[in-house]
Amino acid sequence: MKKIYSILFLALFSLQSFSQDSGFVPGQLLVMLKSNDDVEKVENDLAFLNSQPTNLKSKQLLSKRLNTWLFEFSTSINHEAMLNAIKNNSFVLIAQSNHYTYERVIPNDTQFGVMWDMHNTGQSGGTPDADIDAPEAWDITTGGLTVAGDTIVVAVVDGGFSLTHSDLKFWKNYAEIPNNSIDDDNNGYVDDFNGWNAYNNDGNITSQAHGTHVSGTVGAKGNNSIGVTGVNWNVKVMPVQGSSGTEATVVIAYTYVLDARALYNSSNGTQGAFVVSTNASFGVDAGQPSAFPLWCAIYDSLGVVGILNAGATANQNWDIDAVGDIPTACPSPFMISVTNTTRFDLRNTGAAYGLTTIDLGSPGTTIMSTTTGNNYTTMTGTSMATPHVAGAVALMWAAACQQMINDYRLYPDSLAFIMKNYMLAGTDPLANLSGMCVTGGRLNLYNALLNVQSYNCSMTTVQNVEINESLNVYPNPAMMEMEISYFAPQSANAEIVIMNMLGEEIFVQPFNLLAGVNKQKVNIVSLNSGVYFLQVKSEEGVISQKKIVISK
Ligand SMILES: [Ca+2]
Ligand SMILES: [Ca+2]
Ligand SMILES: [Ca+2]
Ligand SMILES: [Ca+2]
Repeated sequence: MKKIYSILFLALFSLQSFSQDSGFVPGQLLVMLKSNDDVEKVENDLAFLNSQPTNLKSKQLLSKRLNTWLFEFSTSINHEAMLNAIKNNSFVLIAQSNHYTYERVIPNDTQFGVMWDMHNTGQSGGTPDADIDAPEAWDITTGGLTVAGDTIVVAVVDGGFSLTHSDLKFWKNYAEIPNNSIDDDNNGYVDDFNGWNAYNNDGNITSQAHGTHVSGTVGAKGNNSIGVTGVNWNVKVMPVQGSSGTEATVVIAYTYVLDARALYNSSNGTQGAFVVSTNASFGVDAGQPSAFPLWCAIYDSLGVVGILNAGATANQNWDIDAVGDIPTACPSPFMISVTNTTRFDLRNTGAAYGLTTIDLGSPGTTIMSTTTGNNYTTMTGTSMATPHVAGAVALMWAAACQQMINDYRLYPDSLAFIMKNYMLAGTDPLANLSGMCVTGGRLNLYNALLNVQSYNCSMTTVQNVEINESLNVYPNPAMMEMEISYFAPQSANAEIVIMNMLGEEIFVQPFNLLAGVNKQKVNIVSLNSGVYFLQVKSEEGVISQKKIVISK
């Protein structure tokens, strides 16, 4: 069953955008209000600043959904002072200058003009902006590394790969010497220099068009003056052959990926590979998860080490909720099931849907990407939709702040789950997908990155308090509400406090303790995704503390 998620857009005006920040319109501010009804209150509150009339007026409602307005004020008022005053107003959530924007990052790859999936300008009669907003996303990051320096890897499980394609950059296991029949890096796989061939259980990767096409969508080299542009411009694609034949082959294929990431985690990044997502553009039509318990369970295991898994649903006009599909009906929270949309933002009627099983749509019809023979071609299918999603996970990790990476190391499964929800919450709702999938929307890469930037990025300065085992928090991670249970040796007036990583108390609720087990529900709707400390405090100070994860 897929989780219900809540839409969160609070930090649209991002904390650590890498975009240019030079210049803004004098006398203008962008302001997100708590409620659109408050607009006149803000105008009245700030009609004067230091006894000077400001002429502050709301000029335009920019986003009704986001309560965001364009305000104007007299340019004789100091811009910084006005900005600070409006930021401190109690009806205002976010305020900033109205910056001049610059042309988005349009890469120089020669085929980019036909890549409607990345940037739909109406080419071939399509609907402008029926796309994943890739140039806007690339203004934030073009991928490759995390802020902590991890080399981001996407594992593509497919039929074969053209390793020599000049527009692709594949992952290599440099700790392994190829073709010497020795497992040089002692990871359990002999000669796995280029990846793994699960059909033959060896390191010989053979070439095939399908896997090469999928790889190009995930990560064809961007802005290198040739061919196509991947969702990521620099990411490493790990080739794993094993997408057809028997289920036994699939188990070997995923286990190679699982081993690589588990080794990365356990070696503190000195061995293995920082695989953040897998791509499965294959499956079993009408397969029932109950008949494939092993295959479905692998996604949970991959999730535990921090990997999200994008799965292509059936290329049939079927309701997967009714007929089933492997892997896209697998109930794992670490599976992201994908259907195929067109240049008109319509579901391709040759692609499956499912209100509870299929998470989102992504462009998959007439997609230009890499193929064998150092060439390029268009292909159509859910197979082409899914690598946009697997690639998006990788780009999102490239946009994550240091604190989020730190938390990912400590809680890989929780943070993977947060990432999935950021992606789903960022989809563009499409009328044509409404009621047809969990989100009713199509991937939007830019929104996904903005959501990543809403993470609670304040760095840890909180001292660890001795963990009192009598404090329990459920569920953890939690989305909207947590239940606190605490065993108190005697009655006391206490409170539940939630602190951010800077040690700032951002939530306080009385917790009147009686001797014995005490239970209380805590509403966390107002808190952003992130890792926090939950404390039980009495007059004597903190008596118990637990780290909690909030995942929206
Ligand atoms: Ca667009
Ligand atoms: Ca090896
Ligand atoms: Ca070797
Ligand atoms: Ca290119």
